[in-house]
Amino acid sequence: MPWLGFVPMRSNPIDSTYQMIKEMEVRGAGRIARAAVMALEEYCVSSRFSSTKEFYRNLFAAGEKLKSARPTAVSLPNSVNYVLAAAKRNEARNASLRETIRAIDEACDSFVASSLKATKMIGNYGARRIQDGDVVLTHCNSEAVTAILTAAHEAGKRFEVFATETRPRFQGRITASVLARRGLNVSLIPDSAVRVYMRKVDTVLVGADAIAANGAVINKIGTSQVALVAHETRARFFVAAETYKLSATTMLGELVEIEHRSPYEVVPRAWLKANSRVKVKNPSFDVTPPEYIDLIITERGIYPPQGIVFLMKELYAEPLVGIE
Ligand code: RUB
Repeated sequence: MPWLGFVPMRSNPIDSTYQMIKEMEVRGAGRIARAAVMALEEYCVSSRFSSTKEFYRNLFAAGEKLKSARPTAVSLPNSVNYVLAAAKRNEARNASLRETIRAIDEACDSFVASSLKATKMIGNYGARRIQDGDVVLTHCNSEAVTAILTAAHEAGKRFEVFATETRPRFQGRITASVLARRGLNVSLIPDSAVRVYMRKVDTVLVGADAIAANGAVINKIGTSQVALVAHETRARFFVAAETYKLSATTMLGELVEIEHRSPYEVVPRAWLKANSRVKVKNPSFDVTPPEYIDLIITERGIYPPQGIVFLMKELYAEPLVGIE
């Protein structure tokens, strides 16, 4: 497997990866999906099992643990389920442990390779929608978004980017620093300055943690506010997302859970102690309704949000991922 900037620790890949995802040392929906898959691969090839039965029991428990690390990004259960499906196929045909581990190893490699390829394809498709002279605004840090902006820049297009800080975790600094290092013209702005700059903006480009069957997009907290302001000034609002961010269970009425994180991401411990009557809320994601979204750019093509359900049905018809 190629170097991906993330290697699960050899001693206990499941526990260490779970912890890294939970603590956001590994973050972003695509990265956490690949990290979980790589942890499962490492776990399968490096652990010793006394029986096939023990192997399956431990593997499924490991998968469940990884899925619970963060609740909102559907890429996480989708990636884990992709690997577990390979295990289940082998379990059903009574394959040997050796064969099963080989099949899982292949499934993990294939997931990671297709994830990286999908991001690149999104970059190429999305870059066609950036014009010379455009002003683009992005929120948080999304690999799919930076792939588009980088591809457009490499294609020789000249445009300006505004990256929001993205409080409370400041992922916008990552975006600004990555783009600046790649030679793009980027300005970092406070989240609260979005409406000031939106008048200049042609296109808003954001990533996604999950996409619901009605085309609503779940992404970093603040995304829906940005969409509202973009709607006011008639800026285009594009979402870039690999298809493993489609939440198939929303076709059956399930809602996407919004993660609420520690208040200490918002204020220091000492401040909260001194102001113990203050309640601090820290939702990590929000929902942007489809009517504020123009297009969703995937590796399978570009869709209006209202068309996403057809792609979902095509990809997750049999069996619905996440539903057993
Ligand atoms: C990250 C975030 C990103 C999406 C898409 O939130 O909201 O926009 O995950 O990212 P967090 P990518 O920092 O809390 O994980 O395109 O890289 O998958």
